[in-house]
Amino acid sequence: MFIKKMSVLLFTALLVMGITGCGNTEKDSKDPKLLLGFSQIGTESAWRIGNTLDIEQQAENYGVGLMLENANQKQENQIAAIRRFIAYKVDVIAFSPIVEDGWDNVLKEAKDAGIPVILVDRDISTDKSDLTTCLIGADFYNEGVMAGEYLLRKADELGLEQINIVEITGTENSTPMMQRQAGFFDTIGADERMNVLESIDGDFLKSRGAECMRYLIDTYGDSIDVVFSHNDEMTIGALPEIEKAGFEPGKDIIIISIDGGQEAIDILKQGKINCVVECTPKLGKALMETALKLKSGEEVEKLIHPEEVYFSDEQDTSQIMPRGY
Ligand code: GYE
Repeated sequence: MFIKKMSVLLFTALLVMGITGCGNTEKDSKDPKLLLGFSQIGTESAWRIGNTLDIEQQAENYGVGLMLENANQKQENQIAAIRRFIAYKVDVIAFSPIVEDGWDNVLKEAKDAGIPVILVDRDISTDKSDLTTCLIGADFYNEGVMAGEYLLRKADELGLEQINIVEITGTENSTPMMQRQAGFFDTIGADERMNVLESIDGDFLKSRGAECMRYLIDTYGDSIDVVFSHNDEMTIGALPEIEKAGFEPGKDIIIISIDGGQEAIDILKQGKINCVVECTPKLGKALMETALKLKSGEEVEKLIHPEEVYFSDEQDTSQIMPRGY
C-alpha cells in the first residue's frame, strides 16, 4: 500500500518539477531532491490527519519523495517502518514517536547506516543525544500553562472558592501527555482553590474520552467543576456524556481542550467548550526544509517550536478564522 502511495507521490513530485521547469537536467527529472521516510503514529485525531495531509502537501511543494507509513497506534509498527526505511536507504528518516521510551536500538541502526533522523511532533527519552538531529514540534508545556492560566482567570471571574478538576490525559508516556500535564499543574498548583479529583488516561481517542467521562460522572457526580482534556477528540467524546447526565458543558462544567481543530472551535462558538489551546499540526514546511538541509550537510536548528495561541469565551469567537484541520 505505501509503495503505491510512494510512487504516486514520486510521480507528482516529478510532475511538479517538470511543470515548474526546475527539473531540467537528466538527473533531476528522474530523482526527487531527496527521499524521506516518515513514520506517522496513526489516525487517532483530526490533528493527526491534518498533520499527515500537511506533510504530504509540503513534500509535493518541495519536490521531496515521501515514503509514508501509518503505524496504527503501535510502537512496534513504527520500529518496523524505520527498519524498512533503513533497508530502502532513504536519505532522511522522520517519525513521530508514539511514546518516549524504547527507541535506542532502532535509532542506533539508523545512525550506523548513516541516515539522519528528525523527530516530528513528539520527543524521545534517551541518554544518547546523538541518535537524532532535531525536534520539530509544539511546546506542549506551554500549552498546559495556557490552559492553567485560563482556568485561573475563569475562577476569578466566577468568584469560585473551590474548584474540582478532572483531567483526561493523552497517551501515557507520550510527550504531549507528560508536558501538558506538567504545564497545567505547575500553573494551578499553588492556588488553594484548585483540587484535582482524578487524572485518567484517555489515550487521545474519542471513544476513550467518552468512557472516561462516564466513569468520572459515575464516580464524582455533580462535584466536577472542570474537565481538562488533553485533546479535542477526547473532549468531543466526553461532551455528550456530560449532557446525558443532565449537565450543561460550558456552564455547569468548565471545559478546557487542546488542539484547536475546526470541530472543537465550532463547539467553542456554541458555548459548550470554554477554552481551546491551539496545537498546530502544520509541521510539514519546517520538516521539508530541515530534511533538505540535512541532505546537503548543513547545520539544522535543534528545536523548532511553532507559535501557538489559545481561543476562549473571553474573546469574540465569531472572529476565529477557519482552522484548516
Ligand atoms: O494533541 C492529539 C494527537 O502529538 C500533538 O496527538 C499531538 C497530539 C494531539 O493525537 O490530538
